[in-house]
Amino acid sequence: MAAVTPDQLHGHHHGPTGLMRWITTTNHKDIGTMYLVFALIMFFAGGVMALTIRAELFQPGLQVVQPEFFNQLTTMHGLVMVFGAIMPAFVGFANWQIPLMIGASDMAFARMNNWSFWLLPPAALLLVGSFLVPGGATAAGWTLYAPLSVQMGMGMDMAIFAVHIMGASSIMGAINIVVTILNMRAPGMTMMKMPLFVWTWLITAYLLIAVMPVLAGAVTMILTDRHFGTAFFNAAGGGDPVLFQHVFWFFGHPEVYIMILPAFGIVSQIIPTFARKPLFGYASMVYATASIAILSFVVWAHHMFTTGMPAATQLFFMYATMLIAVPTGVKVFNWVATMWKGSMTFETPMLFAVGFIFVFTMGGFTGLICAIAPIDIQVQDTYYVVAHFHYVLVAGSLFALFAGTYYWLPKWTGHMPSEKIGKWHFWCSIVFFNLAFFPMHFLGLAGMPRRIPDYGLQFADFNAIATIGAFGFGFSQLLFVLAIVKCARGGERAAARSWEAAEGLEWTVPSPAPHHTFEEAPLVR
Ligand code: CU1
Repeated sequence: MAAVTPDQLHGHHHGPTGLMRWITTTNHKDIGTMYLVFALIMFFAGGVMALTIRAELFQPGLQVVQPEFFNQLTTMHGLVMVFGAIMPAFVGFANWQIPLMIGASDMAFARMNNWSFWLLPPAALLLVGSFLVPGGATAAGWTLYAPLSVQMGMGMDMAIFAVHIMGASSIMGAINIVVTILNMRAPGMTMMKMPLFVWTWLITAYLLIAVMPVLAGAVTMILTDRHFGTAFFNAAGGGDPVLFQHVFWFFGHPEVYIMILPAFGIVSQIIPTFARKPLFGYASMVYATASIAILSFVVWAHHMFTTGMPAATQLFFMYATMLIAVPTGVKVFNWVATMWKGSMTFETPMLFAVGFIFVFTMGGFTGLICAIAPIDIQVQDTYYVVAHFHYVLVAGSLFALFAGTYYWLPKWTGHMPSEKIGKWHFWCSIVFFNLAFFPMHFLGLAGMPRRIPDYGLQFADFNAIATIGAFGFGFSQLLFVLAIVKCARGGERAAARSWEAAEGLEWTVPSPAPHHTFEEAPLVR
């Protein structure tokens, strides 16, 4: 029998303890922690798949895996990283930070919040467990293009079911975030005084509510084509396989911004803190974020330039896509202007934030290059595209998640993370990241196709370099785990204003300028 703890004796604990506490919790901090731990586990699961892919590609020929399994790995690596790692990690940040930043006691729908999280582990088991069924996991690519996805084995059904569950989780999480932000702000916290992280998540949540049902529709149409006699994507039955790409990318492009707008929010919190200046151009940051979100709905066919669309349509999607560079440029300008003549220091969160600006911007530029239809037709389905979206998702989303983790660990644990481990983590990550992914630009321009386990001899050198970089990057992430575990278990106590910067409300509101933060608060609601 367990001994009575002092907490129980004094009645501090009212709810269940141990495992039951985590299963039944409605506390936004507990749920935020569970999202973050889940995302970290999935990050390593997706990472192992990535390293297996890179091991196979270390040399020409087939050494490590069979071609069919290789395709399963590329598919599952994408699905696990997008739906299991990046998205849940940002929801974890939202759970922890949004109530604190707007002065709310918890999320608006605390019980639904618990349900949103606990849908994820079974979905992840379905997805990863599909490796074990006859035929293995789906090898249709993370985009699940028809007609291939209509013809695959039952691993595809498990992926469809997992996407349905994860989509439901995302929609509930997004509704919770929207309602919390709109209804539960403290008196005086007007919309245009909200920290940028809250703004970017509000806009992201609207994107999620708009497009997750579209993805659910797309995979449901695949499901009914597979089992219930419909022919949405079957030309012989009057359908059209290209329809799938339209529906998928109507979800898929906004999804790109779902994975990067909260990253913009995190960076917009960190840069002012370590430059010791208010964020430059707060209002323009809000409008730029909203513009990017709106434009993200009218660019989807830039993924489909090779499907035989009319030239006028290509031109529309090409120019609409290039237009997104304008609000994105506004953001990068504002971050640089915030640092301009600031008294900057480079603790780990700032290193990752500045690293984000440099390397993410490079991914932005290659995105602009891919947007140009005649160039895209050349590089479609090559490693150039793989290089581009890893610059956006790894050096963008992931580096911002690292930055935010180091920045807010003091808040979450009460302890400062080790600067020594953090700095090693940053420098190893940025060096190995570029070693892994920069050569892929050259491979793509030279014509190496993606999603193929073997390649011609002329691609051997850059592939070997990319694999060395990938393994270096992968093992560097053990430093991240070490930093988190050490910080959670103890270390230097965090001060109330952890980073001793010019910050307003506690230390979570560097933006807008601190002296505007709460002074107009009415005395009563
Ligand atoms: Cu896109």
